[in-house]
Amino acid sequence: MEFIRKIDVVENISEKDFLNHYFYPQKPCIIKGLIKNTAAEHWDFDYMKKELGNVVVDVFDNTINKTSAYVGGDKKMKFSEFIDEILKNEDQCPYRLFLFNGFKHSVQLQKDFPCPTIFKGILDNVGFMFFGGRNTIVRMHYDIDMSAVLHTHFYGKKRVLLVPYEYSQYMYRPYFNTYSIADFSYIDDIDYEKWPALRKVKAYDIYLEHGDSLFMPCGWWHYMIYLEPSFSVAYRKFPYGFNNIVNGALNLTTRLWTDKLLNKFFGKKWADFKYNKALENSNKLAGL
Ligand SMILES: O=C(O)CCC(=O)C(=O)O
Repeated sequence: MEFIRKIDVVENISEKDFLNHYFYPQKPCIIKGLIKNTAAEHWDFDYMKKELGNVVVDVFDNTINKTSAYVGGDKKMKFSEFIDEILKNEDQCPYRLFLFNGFKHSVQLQKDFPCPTIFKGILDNVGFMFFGGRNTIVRMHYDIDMSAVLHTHFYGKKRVLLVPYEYSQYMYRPYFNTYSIADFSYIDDIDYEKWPALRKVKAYDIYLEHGDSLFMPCGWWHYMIYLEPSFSVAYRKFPYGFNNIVNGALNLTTRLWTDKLLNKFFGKKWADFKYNKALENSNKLAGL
């Protein structure tokens, strides 16, 4: 895997320039300063607890293996308890909150940080939140609906590997799914003996800090590590381009449900089959 360490970093970009230079060409960038002079500039865990503390959330436990694209959480707890949990985990926190619709529970939070003008569109009311502790990992995947994402990070540091959709054939993706079976947990020491097709892939290696917004083009793969306890808000923009629209619609209406059905009827047999096929297909396409 070749790491690209240079990505455009922009500040004070107009909507027109963002659309012309990044959204229409589907080119990633980091945008600085979108939270400047908003209440979100001061967001921290205490404030989040004040706004969302009593909400019961569906927490993901990374120690449980997932073999489907779109899955729910593993255990329910109060948001305030979840935050205490991620703050007390010193080394590798397995708990995270994924696709949490925090704005539904706190109008104030959305007032603090409404969708930035540059990302306005029919989905601009939907802002999902993500939380993790130190070294919490989010497996390599792309978003099932193929929307474009503006991912703004808060409080601590996060590392992101961002892979263009065009490398999908080398990404060890199981049939009907949008995640990779490859192991990225040794991100700087990938096991190419086991995952040789990854040698063909180029990935942006990105570090986000409080207030940085990452523009992720439609269908781009992402793997994330929370280097410190922190959280993010992702606003979405309707998929751009015919292929992305069709692909997103097929994922949501057909592939997801076919996979769920096969999981239901064949369980581990189906999981093993699609795992082995993902391995075989990527290795073959890489000419190995
Ligand atoms: O930040 C995270 O925990 C995951 C974010 C993500 O996967 C997304 O924005 O699509």
